[in-house]
Amino acid sequence: MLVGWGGNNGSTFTAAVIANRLGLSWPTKKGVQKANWFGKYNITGSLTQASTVRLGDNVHVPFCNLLPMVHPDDIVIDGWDISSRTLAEAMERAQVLEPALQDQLKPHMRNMKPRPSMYFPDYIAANQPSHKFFLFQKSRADNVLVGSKLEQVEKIKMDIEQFKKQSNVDTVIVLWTANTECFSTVMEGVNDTYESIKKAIVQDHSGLSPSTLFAYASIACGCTYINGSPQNTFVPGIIEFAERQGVFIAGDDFKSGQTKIKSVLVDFLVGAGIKPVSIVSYNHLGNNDGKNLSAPKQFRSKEISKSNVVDDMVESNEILFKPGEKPDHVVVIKYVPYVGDSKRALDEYTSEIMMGGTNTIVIHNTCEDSLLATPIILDLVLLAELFSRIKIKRENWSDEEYTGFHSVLSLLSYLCKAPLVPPGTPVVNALAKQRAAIENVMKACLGLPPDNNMTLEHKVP
Ligand code: NAI
Ligand code: DG6
Repeated sequence: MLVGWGGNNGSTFTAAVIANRLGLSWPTKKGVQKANWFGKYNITGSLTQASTVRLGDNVHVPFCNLLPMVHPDDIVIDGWDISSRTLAEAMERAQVLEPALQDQLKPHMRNMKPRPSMYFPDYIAANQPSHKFFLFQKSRADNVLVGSKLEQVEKIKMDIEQFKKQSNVDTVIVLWTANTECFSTVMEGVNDTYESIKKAIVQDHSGLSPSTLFAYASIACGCTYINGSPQNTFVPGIIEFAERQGVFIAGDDFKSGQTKIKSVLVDFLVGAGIKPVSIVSYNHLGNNDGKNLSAPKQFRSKEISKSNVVDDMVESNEILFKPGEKPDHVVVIKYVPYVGDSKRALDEYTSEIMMGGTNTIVIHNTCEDSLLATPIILDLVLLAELFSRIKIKRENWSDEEYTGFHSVLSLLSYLCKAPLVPPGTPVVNALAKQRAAIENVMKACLGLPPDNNMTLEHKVP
């Protein structure tokens, strides 16, 4: 169940699942394109559907065949949006997919209507309610719940239960892909503990964000909750509630293009003994996400999530960086309506090299923002479901004793810009390490050792 179902990501994800399920193809300038979970011209595809895992010399198996995993065709999608547009209309508004594909998809998406959602205007940009739909200026926020916070939370819980019954699915996962909210202040007696959140809901306290209340409702229903946006949905009280209930939470903020490259490139630089001293990342985009991020408080949430991604790599090399020393790191995002969903990401990495030299790397990436995010949504959901079925036993435990992963599912860090980790545990941002963690856990389930890449069999005579 997607919160923000009618947005660019929500509608593109829904369209992609249906197009793949139906095996659709459509004409383009370059010939016929078939639905797939990867892309010739895209830097992000689906880890689970389009990548492989090495099991031995010349033996690479599809990631999704390593362990029994849900097939994307079996996903049933539902969700909420403050905009009442059907998913067919939302897909058209998003301007992401080719018209010839949209025409084939519309009959399948016309009856998909987002459920009314919680809307507290202070949390998203003031520019959000008004939206131009075709020639008319219409309010985007025309599908909102009314009533107290307690009543709205109860309604969301009922929605989840009703969807579960009606769709007959085995597992419900709730994923936030709605607008970026501003950061919430962590306040004693409001959101700092589970008890305070419970009390604050009854008191209708304005310090609780919609995303935090969605997380609360989802955890109360025993459903994994994933945050695809940068805000601090997971205030301490929510983490405590998830731990108490033994429910998984994961986030924050989909790691799609620019940050994915950053978490590879900085790892390479620092690992190669090259000292990055200035990292400047500039974006411009013209979709509704860009519009929302043009407001200072919402931009600040994204700035925080995009800025902390090199910390662990920098801290790992005391030869290059003195304790506390960091590269200058600046993030700029500008809203340029004309470019729509086609986001431009420009990066400049300046590094010090030997004998006082300077090395500057510049990257310019043009990409469809929502086509980068969609495979990440798929992977998050499929992997969260898979990891919820894995049980672990410590060496000295009896045959009956097993535990699952910690409620804060940090194994999903590969897909998140600002990985949420169990309190007091280290954050890993480097992409290769994040991938290795997933791969090696899956191999362990098959009784295979982790890949150490020594390949001594080829190196010793
Ligand atoms: P969008 O603006 O097209 O869609 C967001 C949707 O959320 C809108 O339809 C809006 O009406 C709805 N919404 C707002 N508040 C809501 C609420 N309280 N309850 C239910 N629905 C609500 O944005 P887009 O492009 O789909 O992105 C969604 C989120 O994903 C944003 O926060 C963005 O920052 C984040 N994200 C996107 C990435 C990408 O590559 N596209 C990557 C990383 C994060
Ligand atoms: C502008 O930065 C808009 C954002 O929502 C990004 O599209 C999104 O956060 C993706 O960022 P990145 O760094 O993972 O490419």
